[in-house]
Amino acid sequence: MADLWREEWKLLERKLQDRGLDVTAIRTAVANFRCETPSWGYGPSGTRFGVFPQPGEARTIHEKLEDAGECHRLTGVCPTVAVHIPWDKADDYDALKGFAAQQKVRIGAVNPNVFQDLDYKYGSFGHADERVRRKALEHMQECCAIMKSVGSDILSLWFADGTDYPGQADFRERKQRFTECLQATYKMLPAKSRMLIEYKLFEPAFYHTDLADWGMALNFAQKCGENAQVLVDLGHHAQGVNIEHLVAFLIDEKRLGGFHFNNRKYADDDLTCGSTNPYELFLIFAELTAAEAEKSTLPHPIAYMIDQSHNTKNKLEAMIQTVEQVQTAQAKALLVNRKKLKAAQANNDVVGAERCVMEAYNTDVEPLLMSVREQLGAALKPLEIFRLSDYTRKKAEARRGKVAGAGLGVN
Ligand code: PSV
Ligand code: MN
Repeated sequence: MADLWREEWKLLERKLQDRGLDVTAIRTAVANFRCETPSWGYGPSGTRFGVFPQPGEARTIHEKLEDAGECHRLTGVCPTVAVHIPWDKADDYDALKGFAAQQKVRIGAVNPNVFQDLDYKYGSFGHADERVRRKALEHMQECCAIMKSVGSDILSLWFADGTDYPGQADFRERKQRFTECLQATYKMLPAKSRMLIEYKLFEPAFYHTDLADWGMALNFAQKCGENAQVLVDLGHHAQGVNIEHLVAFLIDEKRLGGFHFNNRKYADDDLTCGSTNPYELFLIFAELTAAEAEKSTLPHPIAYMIDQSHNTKNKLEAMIQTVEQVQTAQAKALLVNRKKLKAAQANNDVVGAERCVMEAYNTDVEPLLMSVREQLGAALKPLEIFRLSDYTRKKAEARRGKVAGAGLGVN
């Protein structure tokens, strides 16, 4: 009974071969997929209405790395962890790198934070006061130094800059200050690293945001240099925006740098990726997998990262569940028969083309994922195994009484 999935995999393999798909290429792409988890997704978080602590949740960067290590041990595809500075500030970054290695993970993207300090009330790079902009740039310098110490090659930028009321500030002046500061930051990057520019429609500012959409992020990236690219956070668009289209556009411009996976229903909800709109996630992956198959289209690997805060779910369960959902979307996207799709598109066969896409989406890829997980030495069903384990209970014992470190109190 326990090995039933093997039979299911054999059947699926045959089905995929019958459809004319290259099963080896599909397996390789699934096995090579990696997804970074965020330190802040393991720590205390909440809404502006309250924060509800969970037993055993990580309080320090070390505990977050322990949890990230557990996520990687079970899934086999999350070897890196994004950090947010100063939330994850450490006295000794060489030691932190060593501690991460003990958990069998590495530190990935370094995220500067120029939105919490009182000085940033009216912005950071967009601020009218040169002193505040200099302070923000010094923080960028600090983050680049951290990148060098921990061996990270991604500086991931997001700004809360914006205004709340018409007339509050001059849009063009703010844009010019942003250009200057982003260019200055670009020059600070350690060798062979890149800078990702994330945009967001609104929040915390409610009238205008200086970096509001992908077009603005693309424009700034182009003004910096080829190692500046756009980061797409799935929660940062207006309702109804066709994200897969803008993803394809950015790929074609060779400026798609990375993703922050999550899902939303109303605003930037930070819900589990694939929970409210799995079809959209699949369609985004259909663009990504198509481009990845044509090696020449992507100058850099796309940095796949999760950006979520789990308020009602157990943090680690939610993270593992997210990884499974993202893997499922990627695996399904790999099943789109590109040759058939191209032919249907060339003939303006609208129904035929959509059927190609739907056929892939409607395929159960669980046996494929299990067979790849076995190959990777991961748990066959990571979430199920985690829920059967006593990890949370043990951590609740070990972490009892610890004081919360710096972290995302309210997101
Ligand atoms: C902002 O909403 C964001 O998406 C940015 O990526 C931040 O770094 C992250 O969330 C945590 O606040
Ligand atoms: Mn984000």
